[in-house]
Amino acid sequence: MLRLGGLLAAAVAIPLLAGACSSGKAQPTPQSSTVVATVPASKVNAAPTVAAAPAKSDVYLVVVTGGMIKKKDWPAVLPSDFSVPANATVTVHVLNFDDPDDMSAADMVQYTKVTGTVGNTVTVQPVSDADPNKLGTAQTLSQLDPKTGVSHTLTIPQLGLNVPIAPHGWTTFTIHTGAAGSYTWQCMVPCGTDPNGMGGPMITPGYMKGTMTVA
Ligand SMILES: [Cu+2]
Repeated sequence: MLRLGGLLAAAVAIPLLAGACSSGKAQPTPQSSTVVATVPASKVNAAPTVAAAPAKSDVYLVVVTGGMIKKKDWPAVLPSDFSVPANATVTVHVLNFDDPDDMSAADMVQYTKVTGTVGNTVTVQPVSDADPNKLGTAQTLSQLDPKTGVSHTLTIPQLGLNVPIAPHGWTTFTIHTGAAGSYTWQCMVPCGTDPNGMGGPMITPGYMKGTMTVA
């Protein structure tokens, strides 16, 4: 009986797969009614898995230098717009390829301190320039070195969140999200173009500012 059940399940699965293939091929053509009819079916199948998953998730961000994207002095966080689930525990992993900036000035040093994350800490793990797959020793810190330890920040004043991002390495932190909403994040390190490093990428969404959507 069990074997028969398996065979039946296999027999049912084949037409479903065939349907998925034909809908994929149909997408470039204007025959959208076929596509619309098949997409909801796959979403219905996936729904129980999504609902059963624990309210935990991970977000991965990469900070590139202007040189890496052929736009001198325009570092960028990729993706600059990202989404996290509401009322969840979210761990954000940031891989940064950029150098540090001096953040020891009296009005800047506040942004070297971690606030708004679980434990008000970040974990920093250096990446070797000579061998980028080689990770250094991980350290959990509540503040990064103002002179040489901060490259950028991920700052959302509305949420009391300030995360200094270490140069050449992974910076990882965990947040508890609340209700749904849309929040602008901003880098507070004067890493841009004039005036005073606060222009260009600092004021342009897609580079040193963006949107965190809680949904
Ligand atoms: Cu920056």
